[in-house]
Amino acid sequence: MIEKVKALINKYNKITVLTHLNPDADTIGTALGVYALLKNSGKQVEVANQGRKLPIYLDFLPHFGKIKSQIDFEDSLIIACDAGSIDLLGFDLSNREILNIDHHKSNTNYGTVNVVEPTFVSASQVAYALLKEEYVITKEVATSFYTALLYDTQYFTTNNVSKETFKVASEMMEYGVNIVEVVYNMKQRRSLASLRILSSTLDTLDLHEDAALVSMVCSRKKMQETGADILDTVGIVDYGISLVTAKIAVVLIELEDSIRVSMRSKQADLSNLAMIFGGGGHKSAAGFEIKNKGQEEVFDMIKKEIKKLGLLNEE
Ligand SMILES: [Mn+2]
Repeated sequence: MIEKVKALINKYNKITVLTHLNPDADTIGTALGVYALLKNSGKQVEVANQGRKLPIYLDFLPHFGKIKSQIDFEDSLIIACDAGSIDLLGFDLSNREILNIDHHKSNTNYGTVNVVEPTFVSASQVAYALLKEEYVITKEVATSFYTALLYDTQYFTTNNVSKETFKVASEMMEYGVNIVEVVYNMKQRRSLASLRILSSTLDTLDLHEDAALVSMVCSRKKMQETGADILDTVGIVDYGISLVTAKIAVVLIELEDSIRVSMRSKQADLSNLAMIFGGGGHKSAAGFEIKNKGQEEVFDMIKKEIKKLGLLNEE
């Protein structure tokens, strides 16, 4: 563990582990792993998420029920997990020291100490590499870290997966992770609303630029009809990019007072595109949220930028 990180953690008895808004399995898994590991080391630890709702399918993770919606510790060290910018944490963190653990290329290095590894497949891989020498990795910790890694690599299918990824996964198995149980919990416990909204969103699939650009709209009306919330829409965009001709896929999700845009690519770098609109992400998976505009207008803006950046020309 780098000396600066060790010194920062040792300065504090109380630690607040934070996850990002619209939480996914990487931020939650990384945070719960860090939570368990520091708690076992004798620290007072809390874990929190500011925001809408937690993905309930992650309720099999150890300590999932401990995730609060507010910060109770006043003078704690903040450990941010998988959050590319401080806004994504959703809390007022002025005058706080922050350990920023992440793997987003777009990370703004907002921490007191920043451990950001863009070549790592998940924030949990960053946390694991950082903390394994100094702390005990229990089965609980490894289960959370492994789940995060499995999710962010889409079950070892993303193009950043390497020998190292499998090495980390096999180390997790040695700590006792039940990989069958994890994958069952991740893949076979979907809500009915998420299947219904998937179906109605796929119906809107539209093709542009010789079918290299795929768009879908997840309307407010359909979300209300199906009872789906934003978390039920996670993963729909991956169906768009699965089309043989697709180079970029975009899903526009109509929320109460904004449009949430989720994008995928095969080759093109989307992280810069997302940053133009105030968002962020990775090369092949990025997104942003935009207020006071309709979905058609938002899509036109995206299309214009995609052309300007020549993103459909990249092979
Ligand atoms: Mn991540």
